[in-house]
Formats: sequence, structure tokens, C-alpha cells
Amino acid sequence: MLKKIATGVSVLLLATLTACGSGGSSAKDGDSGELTMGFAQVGAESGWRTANTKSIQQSAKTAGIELKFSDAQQKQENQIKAIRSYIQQKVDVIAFSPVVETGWDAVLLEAKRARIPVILTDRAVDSDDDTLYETFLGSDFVEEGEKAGEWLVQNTEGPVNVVELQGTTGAAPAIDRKKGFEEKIAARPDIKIKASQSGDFTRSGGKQVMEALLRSHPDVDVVYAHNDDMGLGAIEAIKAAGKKPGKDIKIITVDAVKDGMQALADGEINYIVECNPLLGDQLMELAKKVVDGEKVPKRVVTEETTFTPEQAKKALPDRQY
Ligand code: GZL
Repeated sequence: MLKKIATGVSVLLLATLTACGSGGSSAKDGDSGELTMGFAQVGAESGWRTANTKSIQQSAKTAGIELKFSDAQQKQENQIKAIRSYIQQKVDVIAFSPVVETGWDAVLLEAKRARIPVILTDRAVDSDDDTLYETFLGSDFVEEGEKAGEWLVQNTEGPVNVVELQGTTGAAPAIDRKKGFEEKIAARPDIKIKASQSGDFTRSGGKQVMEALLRSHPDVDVVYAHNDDMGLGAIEAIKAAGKKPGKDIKIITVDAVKDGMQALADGEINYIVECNPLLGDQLMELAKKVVDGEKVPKRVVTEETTFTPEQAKKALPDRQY
């Protein structure tokens, strides 16, 4: 599958983006001056998404790129509609973060036939046709899940009951963060995922699911939430149940947005794996190269780190998002 090919292809770290030669089939040569980009965003479901949108809009302005932007409210059909409208408007390049991995081949083929190059940002598509997009710029979600699992393996002893708050069903970060986490905790058979349910990457979703899981699994020791927002919702549910988040029930999340980092600094979250939303500058650089017919790497991986409570206290004052 393309997602697998993308990870097998020469992966380039974000900071070392280079131009390598001939462009994609639909690229025009040497006229990225007056560039128009159509961007189909997932929605505004989380603090991460808000930061990601801000980064894209600011970077387009700085790069002198005209940006047509749409918010799909986390619905694939809205993203497909937006992409079709960008094709009709004959934009120079289309970029989007696929809300789920599958169901994109048809509309991406329409873009290809219209000779409009497509760039994936943030999330991957799962397709057998690797000519449907020029490059995928974003994090390695399996690695993020591995970092979360590794922390749990190293920082607990004896039987550990985990409940998992999954991201949007079918979304690449949800699938891969689960995969990476499970691969790592396999080293400790006494760490068991007792329940795993989607909170759709939202704070309200995380709270609702956690309320139910506290009733069905009162013996829960650890929450693994696929993003900070669901972790913050879980904190509300844990407090309402009279327990101390970060102490009675440990919490591991992914993203490292400001609200999550504050909860980490306050000891209500125990560990956060960073997922960097500031993709705007690299996206605009890639778009110019693609429109100018320059070859770009099939996969550009975002560099990111992890945070303990102490590290969060130090990082918070300068945090951009
Ligand atoms: C990850 C991104 C995820 C974030 C969530 O790259 O797709 O979507 O982790 C966001 O906060 O909703």
C-alpha cells in the first residue's frame, strides 16, 4: 500500500528538504510566481488543528501564495467536494490532510487528469497508486505510538490496566498511534489494554468515552489518549469521578499543544509525545518546487520530541501553539 511504500521510500527529515530533478506529471515548469493553492482542511476539532490551520494560512501569506481554504468539519465528503471545486477553479496545486485513509483514489485521479499536483499534509492516504500525489509531509504516527508505549514500559511495574481513547476511526494517526503503542507494550504482557474506543480527537469525545470507561473499568490505571484534547476531556471525567488525574490514573497523550502542556506541567498528564502542527513553511516550499516541476521526496517526515512534566514547565513560556 502507498502508505507503506511512502515509509520505505528514501525518507527525508523535514529540516533537510532538497530539490532533486524532474517534476510530477502535472507540474508546470518555472512559473510558481503567481501560485494559487487550494487547501482542504480536516476541520477545527482540536488545538492541534487550530495551530496547523494558523501555520498554513500565515505561511501562505509570507510565501506570497494565494490560499483558497476550506474546513470540512471532519467529513470526508466535504473534503472531496472542496478538492473538486479547486479542480474546477484550476488552482496550481492542491494540498489536504485526509480525514481518513481510504476513499480518495477517484478524486485524486480527477486532479491528476486535470494536471493539478496534490500534496498530502499531516495525514496519509492508503492507496496502491503512488502517482496520485507528489509528496506526504507529516509526522510518523507509528513512531509517536511507540514513544508512548515505551514510556509506559519503562515507567511502570507489575500489572497495568490501560484504556485507550482512539482518534477518528479510520484516520492515519488513530490507526498508527495504536499500532506503535501495541508493538511496544508487547514487551510487557502485564500491561493490558482493557478497552479502546474513539473519542474522535475532540475534548467532548474524550470526556464522554472516559465517563463510560470509568464505569465499565473502575480498575483502570492508565489512559492512553491519541491526542491532548481527548486527554483533557478524560481529566474532566476522572475528576468528576472523584479520582486524581496523573496520580490515581496516569495519562499519556500525543500532540503537546499549550493546554496539554499546561496539564502536564500541573501533573495531571504524565507524558506527552509531540506531534508538530507547524507544517506551513515546508508546505509552501514544497508547493513552489512542485509547481516549478522540481522533483521532491515522496515522504517528508516532521521532526518532533517528547515531554515530561519538568520539560513542559521549561518549554511552556516559549511554546508557539
Ligand atoms: C496528527 C493530527 C491529529 C492530531 C489531533 O497529525 O492529524 O488530528 O493529533 C488532530 O489533535 O485532531
